[in-house]
Amino acid sequence: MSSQPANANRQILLAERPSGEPRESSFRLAEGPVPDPGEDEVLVRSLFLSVDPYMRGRMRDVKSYAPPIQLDEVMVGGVVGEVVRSNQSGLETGDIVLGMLGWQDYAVAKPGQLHKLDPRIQPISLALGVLGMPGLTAYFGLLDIGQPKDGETVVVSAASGAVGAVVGQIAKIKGCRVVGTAGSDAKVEYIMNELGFDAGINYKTAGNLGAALDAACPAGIDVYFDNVGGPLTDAVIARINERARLIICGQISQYNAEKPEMGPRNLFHFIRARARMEGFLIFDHAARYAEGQAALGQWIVDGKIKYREDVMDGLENAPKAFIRMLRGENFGKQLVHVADPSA
Ligand code: NAP
Ligand code: FER
Repeated sequence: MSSQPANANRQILLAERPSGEPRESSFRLAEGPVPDPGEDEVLVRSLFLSVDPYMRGRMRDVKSYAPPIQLDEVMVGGVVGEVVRSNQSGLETGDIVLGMLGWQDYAVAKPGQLHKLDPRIQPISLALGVLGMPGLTAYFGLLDIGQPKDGETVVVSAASGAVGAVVGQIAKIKGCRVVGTAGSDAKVEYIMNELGFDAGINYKTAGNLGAALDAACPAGIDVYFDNVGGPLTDAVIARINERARLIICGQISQYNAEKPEMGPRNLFHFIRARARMEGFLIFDHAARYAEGQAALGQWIVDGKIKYREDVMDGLENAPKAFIRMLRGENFGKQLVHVADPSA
């Protein structure tokens, strides 16, 4: 298991803005003193870090929903940690918390930056997966924008991943025919045999994606939850039904691209089908996170939503975990285990 120093703070910094795929040398491990919490502040020790696709965007020097990470700054990211010292009422030593604390052993949080987790909800890493940003993305993206109806066909890409696996299972709960695409036979078997999807396509080996979609979606496509973009999305667009809804959640096939690929040219299908495509950003739904977490939590308890985590050990391995996730080598929600709770 990983060791975490008691009197030093290891941090993973952005060392360069990568062109194309990030490399291990795009990051740098630095060590400094454990920070001191000031008035109303809290010192948190990291237990699990999340690595997510959006971090690739934050490494670029472009305007987005949030400012870019600067060179030599700590990598951003969601963390589940343990309160070590608290100068804030309502938080005590030993509390398990969630915050955007970054890739480091220790962080000081200001008021309003932490959410105290219910210790009865286990494993605590769920706060970075099904009950966290990815699960909430699936919940609000599919239900609010996709509005799936009983009997409709829902296609989801990156279907075995943190977001996609939840999308497909919610669509099953809503009575849909669910088709997932993923990058290996093992992932396709998992979504069909373990998660109950009706069909799966290995987009890397399928050859003709259109023919594969035709076979998997004999009644056409009513809802597409797009996590990847690129040629798969083009092939889906050619098969949308009247009044189809397309949720543009992610475009991971484009995240390492230096120049954007040519956009979809087959938008005529939107006229034919009077369809809608809508971009989605989870932070727009912050006021309703509790509703999403309650529903997702109940579905886990009822056995209707299963999940899979892919955990790499050691803070120093966060860059490796991030790189492998972008390459599709993760199988389930990619996490980094930093340390165990002290109690
Ligand atoms: P994930 O699916 O657990 O992991 C990423 C997966 O993307 C990889 O395992 C890989 O799976 C797939 N992938 C990588 N390169 C690809 C390519 N060139 N073509 C097709 N698939 C590729 O990650 P996640 O956290 O659940 O995120 C999924 C998507 O949701 C991402 O696009 C992310 O940006 C998006 N997202 C958006 C929001 C929002 O608010 N808009 C919030 C959260 C996540 P395969 O083996 O199947 O290729
Ligand atoms: C993501 C992909 C893109 C994501 C957010 C974005 C939170 C937003 C990008 C932007 O505003 O430029 O996975 O997750």
